[in-house]
Amino acid sequence: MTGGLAGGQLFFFDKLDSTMNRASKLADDGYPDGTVVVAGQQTSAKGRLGRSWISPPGQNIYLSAIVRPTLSQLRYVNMAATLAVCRTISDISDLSPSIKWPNDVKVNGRKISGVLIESVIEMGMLKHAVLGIGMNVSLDPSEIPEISSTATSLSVELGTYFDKNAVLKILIERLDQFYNLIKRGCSITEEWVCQMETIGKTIQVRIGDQLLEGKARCVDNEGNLVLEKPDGSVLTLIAGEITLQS
Ligand code: BT5
Repeated sequence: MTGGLAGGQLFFFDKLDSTMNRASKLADDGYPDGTVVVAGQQTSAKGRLGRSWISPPGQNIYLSAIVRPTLSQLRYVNMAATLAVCRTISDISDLSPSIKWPNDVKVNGRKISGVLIESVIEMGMLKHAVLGIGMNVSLDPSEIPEISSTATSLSVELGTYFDKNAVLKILIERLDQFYNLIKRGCSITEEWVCQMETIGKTIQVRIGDQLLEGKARCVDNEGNLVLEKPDGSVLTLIAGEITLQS
């Protein structure tokens, strides 16, 4: 079936352990850039750094796409994905989504979507990467104690039902649009920063067993966060390795 990024193949499954695992297998089997895997439910869905993504059956989006950018374009894939989620939400509602550096999309201070990128690099070359997006369409976080005070969904925010396939179609279109921009070498960093809530805030960062506090000064062109510590010194935080404390 076509319908993935730029008309690539789109695979639907009722239930998977993780769309990341299935997309990764398809990538190993040679499926091309833009192949998309979607599941109705995930039993072992992954977040970053060993965390998990709660993926009950029903009206939520669990998507992974095979992407084959160059190694230097890879750092912009997370920007493309978070921006695509924000634009999708703006396209279908008057909500004001914002990005919490580096990979969360929030609405009214609660997480509605998260992005995960797994890449396989061999001998300095990117073999492939898998881009994962979880987006809460009709999730009811009040039923899930772990995320009841931190998560939200389109239905909770707007009080209406959404057809997840209609939302998925727009999300894939937006993803395709931003992904093509980065593949053409266009910078989307400025647009990403405009959508970000983190800049200017005092934030806490955990690095190993160290907890650091500082002011999020700006994001550099590669998407790294520049943190100003209380003594005035500056630290560059690399996206993908760090989580900001809530
Ligand atoms: C992420 O990790 O936010 C990346 C999530 C990526 C999920 C997608 S779903 C499709 C694809 N297949 C997969 O197996 N994964 C990807 P991180 O920044 O580590 O955030 C994880 C944290 O978000 C958890 O520790 C919870 O606090 C919170 N969380 C978990 N499930 C959530 C949900 N459904 N809605 C909102 N927050 C959630």
